[in-house]
Amino acid sequence: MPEIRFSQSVSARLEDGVLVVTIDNPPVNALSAHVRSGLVAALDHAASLPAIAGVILTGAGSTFIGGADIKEFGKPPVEPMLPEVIDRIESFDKPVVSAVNGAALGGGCEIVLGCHGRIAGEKASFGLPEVKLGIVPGAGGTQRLPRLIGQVAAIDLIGTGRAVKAGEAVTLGLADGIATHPVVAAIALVHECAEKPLRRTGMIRVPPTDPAAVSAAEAKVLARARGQSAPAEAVRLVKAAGELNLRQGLAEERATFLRLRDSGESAALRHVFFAERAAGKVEGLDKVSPRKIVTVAVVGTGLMGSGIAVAALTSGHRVIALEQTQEAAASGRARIAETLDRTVRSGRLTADGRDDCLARLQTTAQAADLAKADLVIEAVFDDLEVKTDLFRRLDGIVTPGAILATNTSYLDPDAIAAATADPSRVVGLHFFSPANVMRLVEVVDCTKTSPDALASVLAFVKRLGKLPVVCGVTEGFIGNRIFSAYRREAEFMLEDGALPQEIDAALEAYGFPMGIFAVNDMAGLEIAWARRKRQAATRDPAARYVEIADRLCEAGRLGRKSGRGWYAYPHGERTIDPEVTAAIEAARAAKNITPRSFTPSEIMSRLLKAMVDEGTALIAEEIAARPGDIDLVMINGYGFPPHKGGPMFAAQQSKDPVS
Ligand code: T1G
Repeated sequence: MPEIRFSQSVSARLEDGVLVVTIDNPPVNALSAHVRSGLVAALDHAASLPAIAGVILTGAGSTFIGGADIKEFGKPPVEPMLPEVIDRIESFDKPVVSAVNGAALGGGCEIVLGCHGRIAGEKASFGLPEVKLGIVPGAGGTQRLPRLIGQVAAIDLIGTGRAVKAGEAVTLGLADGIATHPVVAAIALVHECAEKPLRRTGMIRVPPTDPAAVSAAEAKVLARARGQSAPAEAVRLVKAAGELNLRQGLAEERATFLRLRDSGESAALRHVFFAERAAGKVEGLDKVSPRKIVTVAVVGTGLMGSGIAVAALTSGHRVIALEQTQEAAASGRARIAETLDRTVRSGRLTADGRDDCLARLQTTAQAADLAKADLVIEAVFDDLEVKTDLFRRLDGIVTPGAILATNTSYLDPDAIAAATADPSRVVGLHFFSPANVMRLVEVVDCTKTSPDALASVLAFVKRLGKLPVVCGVTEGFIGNRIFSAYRREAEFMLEDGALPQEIDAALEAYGFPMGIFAVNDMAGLEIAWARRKRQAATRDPAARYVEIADRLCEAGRLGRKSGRGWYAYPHGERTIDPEVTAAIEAARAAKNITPRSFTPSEIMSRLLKAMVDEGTALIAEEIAARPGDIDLVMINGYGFPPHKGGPMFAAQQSKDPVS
């Protein structure tokens, strides 16, 4: 039968007595207005065909439906709205079955829930990730999902926003089966459903649930919410599904969704969503074809090097890990294997997966073994001589097409590149530790880096499942430069009258998991101290300089691992130390500063201003390409609360706040 078109993105054909409706709205089949109107038109058409057994909904391409069209948020609503479309599906008088060919997320999963049957393709996934956007499902997800899979599982999925693959979906009762050809299987299911009363999800009673299990699931979700309101609202709505009838529950859910959709928290998280997709995009680079990176060499298997090796292994690469001696290589292998075992224990890797990783790992003390590498990442001691000497040696070992990447945090990658025969193949890959867990990688586009070397490492970082942010060459790149700026501002406030615990409390109240002084203690004060001593000779004598941290370091207070830093750690836990207060008071007296008190909001506005001023300078100097990149670095590398959107977004909001 010829294809019938219902809108620019919705068409159908009749197959074996079933109307097979396909949504084709690249890139992710989002439920834009023309998709919604096309679906309603297709259902109207199906209702006019008495001979058909039922309807199938499926997606073109690799996604079923990626959710509501987030780009429509904030624009005037266009009928039909999604809840109406799903009502039409659920109340249809013949079976409507979804053939889930890929990701069914958000509104896409709600469409699936409104269907009378659900077939999962092998690549299908199901999720209600709305809380990641600061909202809750707005088209029945919190009311229908618990009816299908129970409140405990629904609280987990909706409260965390995690997606489930086909197998778990069938186990949970969210899908009726898995098929290699989901449309074929769905046609059979339509005919099967046509023989019996339709199973309308909204009419199913929420299965009775043990209140203790519900409370435990709720507590788990709230423990991760970290100041965000959407997860708690999602849990409240799933619990309400057990008390309210469907109409009441849908009304309560819709009102909550609309309120949260217009909140600052959701605006911030949507900003982060789109910023992540813009990151790593460099003008003109999309025309450059990246080099193939199959074998990755990692030099140095300490905490950073072994983490990078694990990230490369778990994303399918061959890895050669180089150490200075056979013994060091053996302990490097053991460290990598232990990290892989931890990944298996966390459920993020199967035992077979671990064995496959180990089979692709070679550890060696012979630099000549790196000849096969397509990319070498050095994670050796952060000393310029050590790194330049290594890259000079590698020049004579690796192939001309191999890329050399330095993981340096503070050294000048241009100086390292200059030591090699071909600086165009040198880039910076600044991983954040632990490198197998942290998503962020600052990709340093050195002065002489070639476009295809840059394109190649960007593709590599994305294949690791990480978040690449491109930056130019400056001391500390984006993150550490901003961190230094607001650490400086925090220490100015110490001299002016604030105390470490007040500044840390203000940061934690704002949403940071830990205040800056506690972070300094955890990381150790000696690295920054060494850098300040290195810079002392060239420091601008007119610039304000706070000596408190130097005094603490001179007194051996190097942070948590030395038992004392900005705080004291008598039995491991952090406590305020009168000696530090005394050192701060002495520093004020030495500069005749009369201390004054600071409110938490004043502390935050000064710290945020320091971040934004440095971020603005980084953009002006073309080190950072866009404000969203700076927000992503601060969120993913320095604990900036994502539901505030990052410093640049937060500053923009305070100028023109969301309603
Ligand atoms: N709306 C609009 N654009 C979207 C979109 C969406 N839902 N999802 C992705 N895009 C754009 C994205 O900005 C990028 O654009 C391109 O598609 C490719 O994205 C009623 C209200 C589906 C798993 O939260 O998780 O439904 O940069 O690079 O890696 O209750 O996109 O090319 O211009 O991510 O293949 C809930 C969000 C919405 C899912 C595909 N849904 N999307 O990953 O592609 S709220 C979500 C994703 C909702 C209901 C509520 C992923 C993906 P550009 P991409 P991908």
